Amino acid sequence: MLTIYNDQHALHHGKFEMFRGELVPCFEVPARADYVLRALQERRLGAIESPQDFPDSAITGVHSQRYVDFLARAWEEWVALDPANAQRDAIPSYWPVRTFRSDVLPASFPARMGLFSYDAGSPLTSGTWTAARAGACCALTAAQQVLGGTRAAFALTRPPGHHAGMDFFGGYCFLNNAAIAAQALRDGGAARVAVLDVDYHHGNGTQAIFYDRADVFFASVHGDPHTEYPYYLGYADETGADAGQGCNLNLPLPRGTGFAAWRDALGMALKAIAAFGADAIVVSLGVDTFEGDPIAGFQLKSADYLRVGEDIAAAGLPTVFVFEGGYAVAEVGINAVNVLQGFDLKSG
Ligand code: 6XA
Ligand code: ZN
Repeated sequence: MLTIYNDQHALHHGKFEMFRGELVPCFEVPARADYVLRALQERRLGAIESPQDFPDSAITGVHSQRYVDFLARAWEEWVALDPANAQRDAIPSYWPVRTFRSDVLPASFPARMGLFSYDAGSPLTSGTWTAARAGACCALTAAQQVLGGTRAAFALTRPPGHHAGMDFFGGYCFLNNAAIAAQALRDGGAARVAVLDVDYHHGNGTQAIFYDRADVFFASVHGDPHTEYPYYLGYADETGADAGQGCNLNLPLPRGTGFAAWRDALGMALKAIAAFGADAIVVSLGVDTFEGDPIAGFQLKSADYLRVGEDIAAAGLPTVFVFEGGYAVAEVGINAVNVLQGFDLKSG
């Protein structure tokens, strides 16, 4: 498996996030990617290459220009509010919920930060934009390799992406790497693309980006949003809108679900992707489905991830893997690389 990796991910290093009423050290830390990189190297899974650079247009295919402009200048604006802010992460604390306006771009930076986000768990730091942009370039490079005939490629990126919408960040995500890769596959000639999201959390950003489109199918297996983050999207009755009707499949499962039931749901997602007639798959590869994950609730064991990779390989499609969640830091490498190794062994 070819991996695309860039060490600029470490420039995004939040100090604290709001979690159950208090500021706690961030779960989403640079060491996560370091563990995955080490596991890839130890198992000699394939070449590890640097990303190419891409123009902003590869990002604005799924994100609005005004959101990209906001992210690119956010840190500068945060520090301009108060030089002491250079030592503090930027965390939103106001949001325009129903009845407020979202068409007006307030001059106030904190107000704009709220306009472009939906939680207080995703600190913006001095290196967030550079890291997120480099991560998107990893996903784009992986997509380009797959378009060029490589069976599969893995974008080892952080911050993760699947919660980021067309114009908002949240859930540790700023740019939606999986959506950016899916759009690149479409633009590069794949007529129908599927995004398969196996992270514990529903990929609300990815779903929303493609919800009314018939050319990108979104399938997700995740913790039931009645009790699990992101709470406000990810229910089974969300099946797509307008031309995208029937192109969205949510398979929520209760907290505590073990591998047998989870694998059945994965099988249903893969069956739907085959029925859709996808030419390529983008996998949002979160491994916070692991039994030891500190912020999730499924019961997958490390060996199960080999089977996950085999099942995905059996779809027989060109595949871009994009790294998402997984916070049992010491096991994140083993688990993610087990998926990739299972895939490689099955696809020959
Ligand atoms: C709320 C939990 C964020 C979940 C992030 C994640 N602070 N998403 O792993 O896939
Ligand atoms: Zn997650």
